[in-house]
Amino acid sequence: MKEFETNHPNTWCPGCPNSVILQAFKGVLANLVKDGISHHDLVAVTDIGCAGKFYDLLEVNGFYALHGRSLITAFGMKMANPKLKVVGFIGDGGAYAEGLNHLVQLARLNPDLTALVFNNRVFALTVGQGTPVTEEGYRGNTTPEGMIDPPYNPLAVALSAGAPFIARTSALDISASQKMIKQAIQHRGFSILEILQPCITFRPDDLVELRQNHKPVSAKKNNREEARQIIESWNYDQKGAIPVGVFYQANRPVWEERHKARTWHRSQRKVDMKKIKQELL
Ligand SMILES: Cc1ncc(C[n+]2csc(CCOP(=O)(O)OP(=O)(O)O)c2C)c(N)n1
Repeated sequence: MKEFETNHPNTWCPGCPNSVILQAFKGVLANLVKDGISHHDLVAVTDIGCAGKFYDLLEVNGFYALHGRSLITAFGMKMANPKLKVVGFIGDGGAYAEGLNHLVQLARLNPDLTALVFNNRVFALTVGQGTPVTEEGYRGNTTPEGMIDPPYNPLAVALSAGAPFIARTSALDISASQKMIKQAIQHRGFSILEILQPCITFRPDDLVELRQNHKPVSAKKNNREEARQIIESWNYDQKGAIPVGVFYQANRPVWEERHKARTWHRSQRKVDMKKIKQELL
């Protein structure tokens, strides 16, 4: 795991579950390397926000994208070099607000990459505004009298759009999270893993709620109707059981296979790094 450490200071709030997920993720990477995947081919593309900071703390190739644009950037990388294992790190604001169209299109197109959606039900880095998955009544600095509009269910949207792997875990259950991160990465196709996490600064009560209410469910993996029922049993606003687990897993032809006749994205460019560096300098 040491191979994946950086010297960058950790600027998450003390006690943020992101730090635990970081360790779990490094464990998964170490396992993938043990399984024969080259460290060089593991790529992290991160969004902007607290979830984006994973890139600072991971010694892997990668890219810091714009807010809401990390997943489509990940797709670009995958197009250019299909052998990479690309993982996107993105908050609920980035994935379900600014970047929703990309999430839907990737579910439809099904490239072989993974989206880890860190859902704390706020725009955390910009200090706690409500997102489209924040419940009615939430008081943040842009909604001092409480959120008026209802949330929507992005996992139901992803299922409708064709995503072949949809799962949710609680960041407080580290061993389940680690297992599901690995499963999501190993799934061939577009995999979405929503990592529910309490924002200990702006939504500290979620710590207790998530601990008490997360409910592991097991679904018949490729049954869309069952998946839909489980996914819609919690619409991000009501109190009570929050299902976690792999809700849906099916095989669909991936983008790379459907487009294999096209070779442009596989052309091996001979890049003269020395020349590029000189030009930049
Ligand atoms: C296009 C764009 N809109 C807004 C911002 C400002 N911004 C930076 S971080 C952030 C909040 C990120 O929230 P989320 O994606 O939920 O991630 P979190 O910080 O909660 O992990 C926002 C709104 C931005 N950088 N770019």
